[in-house]
Amino acid sequence: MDRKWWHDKVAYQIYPKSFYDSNGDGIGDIPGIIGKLDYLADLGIDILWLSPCYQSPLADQGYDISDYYNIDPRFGTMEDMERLIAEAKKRGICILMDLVVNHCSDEHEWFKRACEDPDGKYGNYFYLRDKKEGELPTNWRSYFGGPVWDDLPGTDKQYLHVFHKKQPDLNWENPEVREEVYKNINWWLDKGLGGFRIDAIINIKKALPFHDYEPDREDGLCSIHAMLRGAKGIGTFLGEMRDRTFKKYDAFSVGEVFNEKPEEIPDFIGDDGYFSSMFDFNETIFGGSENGWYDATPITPDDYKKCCFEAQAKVGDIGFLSNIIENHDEPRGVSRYIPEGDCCTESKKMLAALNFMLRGLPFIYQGQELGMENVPFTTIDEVDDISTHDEYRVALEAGLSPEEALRAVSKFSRDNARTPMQWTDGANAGFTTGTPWLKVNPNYPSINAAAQVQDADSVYSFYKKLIALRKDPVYKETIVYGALEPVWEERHNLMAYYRKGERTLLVVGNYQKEPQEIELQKGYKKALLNNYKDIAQDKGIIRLQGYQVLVLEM
Ligand code: TEU
Ligand code: CA
Repeated sequence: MDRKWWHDKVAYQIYPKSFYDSNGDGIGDIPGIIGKLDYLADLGIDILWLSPCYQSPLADQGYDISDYYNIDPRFGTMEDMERLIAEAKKRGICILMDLVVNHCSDEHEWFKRACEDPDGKYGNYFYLRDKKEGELPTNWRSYFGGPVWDDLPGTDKQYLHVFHKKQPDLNWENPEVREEVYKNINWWLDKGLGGFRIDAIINIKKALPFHDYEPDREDGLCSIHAMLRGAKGIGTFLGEMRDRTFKKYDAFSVGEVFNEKPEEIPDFIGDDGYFSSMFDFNETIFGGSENGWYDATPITPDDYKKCCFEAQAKVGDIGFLSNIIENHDEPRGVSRYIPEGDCCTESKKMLAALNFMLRGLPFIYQGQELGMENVPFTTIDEVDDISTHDEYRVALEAGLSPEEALRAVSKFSRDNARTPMQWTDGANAGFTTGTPWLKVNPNYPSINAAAQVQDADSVYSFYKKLIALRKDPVYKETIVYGALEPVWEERHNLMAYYRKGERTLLVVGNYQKEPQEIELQKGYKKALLNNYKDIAQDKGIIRLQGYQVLVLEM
């Protein structure tokens, strides 16, 4: 495997709207991010991915872009963005922006022109079909509910949107569209970006010609995945994009890739892959149901272990996965992957270490380093996210009571991760001096950055140690490039693996509150990390405390 500049880095995701508000309007902004760069540099972050801050009506919180060359005034100005890139660079941090090019906003110039003249140049930027009374072009259900087709305003046509109706899909079959995308990517890379996180990319290739699939719910529609399974040849687009953009700049690119087949992994993230890396979603998709969130199966510690090891085995040393515990589309990982009632400082640290020490690039989502938790929603009106509102409706239609439906969607709501970052124990968790755009998690007096930065035993300090260990010249080679080998795989509520390279490390977590023992016949050389003060041991037997995690040099 070729060695790349980004292999040994640690990445951090910022959701700008909820990170830090510098001017009291209740919305996080770019000057706010600049103000917190020292916090991030001190933690040890090298790569910063910003969720979208381009000009946008924010129908899907910025994943609906109306101008790819401008910053939304709510987030700041282009000068702010340039200052952020420069200030980050001074601290050895590079910026990734979010590349959202499966779709744009219905308020983008291209879409407005398509409405004015659907048979002209811009009509071909989108997927348009003639409108027929009482009949849709296809029976596909959009990710956010309802059919993927809506009327193209002022015309006798309909347009395709696999996400929200304010997110019309761009027609990647049209070379002019692809040229526009490449031009935009290169324009940003010329500004000094480190690269991009690439949104929803698997959707850019549609199965042509369009046709219906077997309905899978009472609405007579079928999941968009049915269509995607039949879409062949995405590689031509992705390879072209790589060659025309990222490759020329040696930029870092991480794809939001779902449902890839094992034999496609070298194409995606091998030495000359379409992307530098792609996220491992094996844990987040576990238990998902075609019926909706209300029908999902909760994940157990043994499932979590299995998902991680499966993903690791699938990729091996072909390339680098990007490992996450959560992101802006997911609930907080500590609330999801730690059994109910057991979420505490020790278990949060255990989850952190088990995930962080996997082979691949660690991504931390804002607040994860503090152990931020899901938010208790008391009514659906407290929820902003369009996806949660849709899933709530689906749950009600399936016969759940309003209370049951709220409880069901609260577990998965994307707003769990989107509540304001908890900086202090002051008003609004120190996020804003105004009224926050989304409710602050009421637990901020006990979970906040100010307290944790001071406390050597905090979740924050543990993350800092994990990052420092990954960068330690003695262990770096092993942690970055070493092979991953599961140990005691069949043991219940125990997750353990070796990292084998120049040195051999054992990462072991007792994934339950009851103690359990492991046997190390040859002992170990050194304990590099421990979320307890001591290690209880006797003649090669280690008695792990509840949720104790160890990183041992063997
Ligand atoms: O998400 C893509 C995606 O597949 C989502 O449908 C995801 O499964 C869903 O958010 C779970 O509720 C990306 C972005 O990360 C997301 O925030 C955007 O809403 C979406 O694309 C559209 O741009
Ligand atoms: Ca603001």
